[in-house]
Amino acid sequence: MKKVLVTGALGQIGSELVMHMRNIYGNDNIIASGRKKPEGAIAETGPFEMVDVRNPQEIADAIKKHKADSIVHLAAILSATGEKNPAAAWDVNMNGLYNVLEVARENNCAVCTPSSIAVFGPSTPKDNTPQETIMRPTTMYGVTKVAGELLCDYYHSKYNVDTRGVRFPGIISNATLPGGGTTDYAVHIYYEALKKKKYTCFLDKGTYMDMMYMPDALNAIVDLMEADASKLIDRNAFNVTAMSFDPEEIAAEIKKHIPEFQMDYDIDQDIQQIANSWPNSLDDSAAREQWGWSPKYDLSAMTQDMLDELSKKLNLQYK
Ligand code: NAD
Ligand code: AKB
Repeated sequence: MKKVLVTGALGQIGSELVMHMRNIYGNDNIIASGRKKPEGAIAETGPFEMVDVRNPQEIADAIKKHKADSIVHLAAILSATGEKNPAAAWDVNMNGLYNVLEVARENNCAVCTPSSIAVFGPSTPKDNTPQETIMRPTTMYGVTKVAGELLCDYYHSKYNVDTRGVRFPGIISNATLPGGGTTDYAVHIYYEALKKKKYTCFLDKGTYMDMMYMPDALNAIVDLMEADASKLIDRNAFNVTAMSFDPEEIAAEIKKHIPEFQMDYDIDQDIQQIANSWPNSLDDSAAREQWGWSPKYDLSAMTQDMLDELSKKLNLQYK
């Protein structure tokens, strides 16, 4: 049975991953952590520790107190926020990861931390982007994610720390809002479609990016952590994807359910530039072959579920 410390547990992925993992491994075995006190289910169902990942002692204290054997490291500054404050992105993403890896090395813990499609840049092949390819990102977030993958590889090869990670695309979810990324429009559009039946998109038509619905993302993390190590040729940089679409395609899918829905555009040039530097679609065959990655949700199934779940949460009928 695993005992797992989750950093950045109150963010978009952590808030759902903690509950998902508590259901699998037991409430007391998943220790949520973050920089502010939680409310609701995370606080009520299991342990929580205040951990700022820039402080290695706080990470070590939480690991020792709970005798944790694994760390899911989610604390990070994402792409759009990172471009507004590159120094903070470097500090949290690089020093935070270094501290987590050092504590893991000293305490014999496994580490699973997500990388991102942000590792790619404008010189990367755009379509069916291979896992091993040119990686020259043009955002501070992307720079920290490439360096983070390499640092995790280093801790595995030099110190035998069991490090693992996927390169997530944009994650779409209905529980916690995304935390300042380039792909966030694909979450906001569902809220606005239900609330106002219109949405002003900050990315232009024709901007294709990979995306994934949260249930598949949660399975990706658990399945990779549980994967048989002897089958893993790769470790910290698995391409994973579930779908690729542009703003027109997601809007058209929403219109099938809400025919009055209208979308217009007010392009944020800074974010558009980031999106333009990322792939249109990924090749995730290595994840499929090495640990059985197989997403369940495509755009149509995700849209149905997003609208159903959000309409309940917001108490807004759409049918
Ligand atoms: P998020 O921004 O929603 O959550 C990150 C959390 O980390 C927040 O709760 C934030 O308060 C916390 N945090 C920031 N600085 C911290 C610090 N110094 N110490 C402790 N906590 C701190 O991000 P997310 O979407 O949940 O992303 C989790 C991980 O997944 C990140 O590594 C991110 O790069 C990666 N990822 C996410 C996506 C996505 O679309 N959500 C896509 C690719 C990769
Ligand atoms: C972002 O847009 O920054 C994230 C990511 C793809 O890493 N959603």
